[in-house]
Amino acid sequence: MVKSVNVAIIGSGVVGSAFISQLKGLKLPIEFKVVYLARSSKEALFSSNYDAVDLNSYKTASAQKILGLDELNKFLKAANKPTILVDNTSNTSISEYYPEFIKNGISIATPNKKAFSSDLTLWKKIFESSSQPGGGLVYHEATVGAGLPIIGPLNDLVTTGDKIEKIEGIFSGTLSYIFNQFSTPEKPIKKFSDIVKVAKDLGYTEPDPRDDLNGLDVARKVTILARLAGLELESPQSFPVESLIPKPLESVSSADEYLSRLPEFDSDIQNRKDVAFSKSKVLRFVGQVDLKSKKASVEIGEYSFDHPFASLKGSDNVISIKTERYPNPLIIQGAGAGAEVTAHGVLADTIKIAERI
Ligand code: NHO
Repeated sequence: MVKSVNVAIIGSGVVGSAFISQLKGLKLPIEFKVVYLARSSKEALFSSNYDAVDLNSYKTASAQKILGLDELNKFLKAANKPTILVDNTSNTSISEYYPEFIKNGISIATPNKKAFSSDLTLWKKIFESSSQPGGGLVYHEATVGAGLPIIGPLNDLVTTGDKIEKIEGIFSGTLSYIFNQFSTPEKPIKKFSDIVKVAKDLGYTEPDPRDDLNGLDVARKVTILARLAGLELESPQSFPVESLIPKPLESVSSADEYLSRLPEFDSDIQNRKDVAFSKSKVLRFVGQVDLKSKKASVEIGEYSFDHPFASLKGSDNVISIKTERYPNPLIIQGAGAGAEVTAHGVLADTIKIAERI
C-alpha cells in the first residue's frame, strides 16, 4: 500500500505557487494529499470529508473563508492521519501558533523566518513541543540561503558532536548582488545608488529597498544559525547590525524619495570601497557568529581579492562554517534567492518529514 500523508498549504504567493507546481510534478512512492489550501489571507479550499484539493484549478476554483488557526488545528487533527502544514507566508500570527500544531502531532515545513528568529521563548516552545512524544517535526531549511543545504548540514554537525567555532556568510541575495556589482577586484566604477536602483528594477529588492538595506533580514538569518549552533541569541535586535540606510533617509516617507536622495550619500560608501581597494580587498555585507567569544554581528567586512567571498557571482549566497572537525571551513555556495530554489527547499523538507512520520 502506498504511504499517504495529508498536507495543508497556507499561502500561494511567489514561493507558495512555485511549491505547488513542484509538488504536482513529484514522482515518489508517497501520496501527498492536499486537504487544505489557503490561497490568500481570506480564501481557502477544503472539504469536510478531506477530499484532495485539485492543484490544477486552485487559483480559480470556488473557495471558502479561511479557517482560523484553532479551527484549522482541529480540522487537521480530526483527519487522524500524518499531516504536514506548509506555511508559505511571512505571517507572524501563524508562526506564533506553530507550538499548538506541533503539540497536536502536525509537522511543519516552512520558509517563514519569523518563528525561528523572533523571541527566544518562541524558538524554545517550538522545539520543546517537537521533542515531546507524539509531537510534530519541524523543518525550515529555506529560512536561510533559500534552497541551499545549510540548516540540515549544520544540524548534522551539531547533533553528531562537532563543535561549531565560527559561521560567516553572505546571506542576502539582494545585498550579495549589490556588493558583487559595487565592489570588485577589477577597478570598480559603478555608483552604489545606481546599483540599488537597478536591483530594484530587476525585482531583486523588496518593494522598499530599505527593507533589505536595513540589515534586519540578514540579522534574522544570523539569529537562526547562531541558535542552531548553540548560541541562544535573544532576538535579531540583541546584537550589532549595521544598517546601510543613511540616517537622514531612514524616515523619508516613500521608497521613491529614498532612491532619489540616495546619490547624496554615495561618497561615504565610495570612500570605504576605495580604502578597501587600495589594500586589494572588496567590501561584502556579512553576517557572523563567533561561538568562542559568543558574539554575533551583521556588518560590511573587507575581504582579500582571493577570498571565496570576493569572487561571488550574481545574487549567490555563501556560508563558511569552521568547526573542530572542519578547521579549514566547510563552504556552501549557490543561488540564495528566488522562488524556485526557495520552494525546492520547502518541498525537500516536506518529503523528509513524510518519510519520517
Ligand atoms: P508572498 O508572495 O507575499 O506570498 C505570501 C502569501 O501568503 C500571500 O499570497 C498572502 O496572501 C499569503 N498569506 C499571508 N497571510 C496569510 C494567512 N493568514 N492565511 C493565508 N494566506 C496568507 O511572499 P513570498 O515571497 O512567497 O514569501 C513567502 C515566505 O517565503 C516568506 O516567509 C518569505 O520570507 C520566505 N522566503 C521567500 C523568498 C523569496 O525568494 N521570495 C526567499 C526566502 C524565504 O530565497 C528568498 C530570499 O531570501 C530572498 C531575500 N530577499 C534575499 O535573500 O535577498
